[in-house]
Amino acid sequence: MNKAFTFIEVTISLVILAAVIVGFFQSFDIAINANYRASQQLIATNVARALMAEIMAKDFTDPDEDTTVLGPEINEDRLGISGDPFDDVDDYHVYMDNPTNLEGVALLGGVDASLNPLPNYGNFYREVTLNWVDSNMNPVAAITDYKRIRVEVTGPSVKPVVLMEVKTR
Ligand SMILES: [Ca+2]
Ligand SMILES: [Ca+2]
Repeated sequence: MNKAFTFIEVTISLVILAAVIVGFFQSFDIAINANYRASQQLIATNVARALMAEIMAKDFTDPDEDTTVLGPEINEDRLGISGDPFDDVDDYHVYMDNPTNLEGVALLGGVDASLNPLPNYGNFYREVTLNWVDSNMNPVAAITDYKRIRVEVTGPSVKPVVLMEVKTR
């Protein structure tokens, strides 16, 4: 008389069951990873937008000094640690911050302009470049009425986020 299941049949069943369970947890893992990446991408976009909004709120030219050189004036840094905070858009030219170097000060995480920590900021790097552009927004060597601001955020688990805005004189 045949037994309901032979040893071989039971073994094969267990192998199939194990494969199904592993597959289930792998798909779970993939979903979690996709979720994590999506949330990191959103944070990257938000920290890019936050910096762009901060820059766009500044004046086209320095209110105190008559200069066309792109970059911060003497004793200016973003947070005013060495004197005065940034007060015109091009002060942010070649500005960069990251988890270990903000204004030359070692920090564990990024902070906003009010020194409040940015959540989950430690994985992101923000870089800003400015160019003089013509009325068609093409970079030019001449002094114009337009400064193009480019903010790029990169991180280990995100696609780079690049934002461009033009500040008009
Ligand atoms: Ca300035
Ligand atoms: Ca400046």
